[in-house]
Amino acid sequence: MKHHILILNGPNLNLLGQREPDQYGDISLDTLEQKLRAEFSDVELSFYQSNHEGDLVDRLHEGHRSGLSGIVFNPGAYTHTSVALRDAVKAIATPVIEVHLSNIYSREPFRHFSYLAPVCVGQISGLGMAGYSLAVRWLKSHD
Ligand code: CA2
Repeated sequence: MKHHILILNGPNLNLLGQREPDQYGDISLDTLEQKLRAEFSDVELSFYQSNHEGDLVDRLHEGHRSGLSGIVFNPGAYTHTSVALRDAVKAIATPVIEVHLSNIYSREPFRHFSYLAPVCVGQISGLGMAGYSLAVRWLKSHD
């Protein structure tokens, strides 16, 4: 069975590669997509980014309905604020891995708490773009 994995990115991550390279690296979201497609040619990968909380909730529901094997989710700042996204992840059977480019635990105290972490299968924080690749690799090998 071919795995189908969604790479879901939240608010402001469309700016990757344009601002704050010291914090988030100098690679754009388009380049990340190309790199992951090249690395995982055996996986059907979908990509979606939104700056809107409700759109992200809808995409999580849709992922479940369409029978995705997993979701790699960087919820951006909604990590630290969103009960709605936590409820959406909890409501779906699809495994979700939370990914952060930066190490949220070495930054401001308000970033140390994640509403989503307890309802995700795991969290990767601080490994930059490699975090997305590691998350896809894990989802591929766990049905
Ligand atoms: O480290 C991460 O991946 C974060 O999810 C990024 C969020 C931040 O609020 C989280 O605490 C940790 C911010 C995304 C902003 O992305 C930008 C990218 C380039 C330039 C400016 C913002």
